[in-house]
Amino acid sequence: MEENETDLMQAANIIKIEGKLDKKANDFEKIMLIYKSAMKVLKTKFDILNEEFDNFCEYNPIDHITERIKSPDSIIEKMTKRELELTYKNLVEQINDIAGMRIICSFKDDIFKIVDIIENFQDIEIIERKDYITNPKQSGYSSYHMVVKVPVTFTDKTIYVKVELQIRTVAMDFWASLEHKLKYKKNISKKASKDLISAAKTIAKLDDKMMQIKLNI
Ligand code: 0O2
Repeated sequence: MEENETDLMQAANIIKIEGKLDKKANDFEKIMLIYKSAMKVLKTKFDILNEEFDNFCEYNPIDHITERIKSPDSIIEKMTKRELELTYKNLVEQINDIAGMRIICSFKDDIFKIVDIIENFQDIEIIERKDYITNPKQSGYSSYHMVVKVPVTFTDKTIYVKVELQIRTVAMDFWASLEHKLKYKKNISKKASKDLISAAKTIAKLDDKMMQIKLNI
């Protein structure tokens, strides 16, 4: 990092980061604004890629992109569940998915093309990755996760901000959204869990089949 580059934690003249977290306070809004800015930076990079694929390449591996900032209530819920003291310091240091972006690809091998592209972004640092494509979660969930640090340039400094990326196929996204709806804040039966795992396996087979068809064409 260069001298005028700083971590969000050290951006003390922008926010009083040592304080107790208060979702109605100005500082909370300022932090969220920094995460939103990081998302804009990353989204612009992907928009440019998308246009490049559409106009200069034969094929575009990106189907669509979605983004979201975690709501204050869901941030507090996550920190409470993890038994973290509700401070800005913990929020910035411990919660990696305040800014989240999903890149939805058409085919399974597109996911790894996107991962390669992200690895080649010179100004983006990858700080964590989880490959639930090669090793799906017990729930059946499949997706490639990365936490990246994105440079956000303000008048006098560049702040590095974490954004969580989830890269998955349309089919994986379909399963994850429905499973999230069915399971979220609910205790579902063992039978329902098993059925969801079985549905995830069907989706995985379908993804492999569609990829094979594409490779054969
Ligand atoms: P939400 O409401 O989607 O934001 P971490 O987020 O790193 O603290 P964890 O579990 O170590 O927690 O990370 P992991 O496994 O990378 O999962 C993070 C996110 O992946 C989740 O965020 C979900 O979006 C998604 N995810 C993980 N497992 C499942 C699953 O079994 N089903 C579905 N539908 N999504 C999953 P949140 O914050 O849990 O939820």
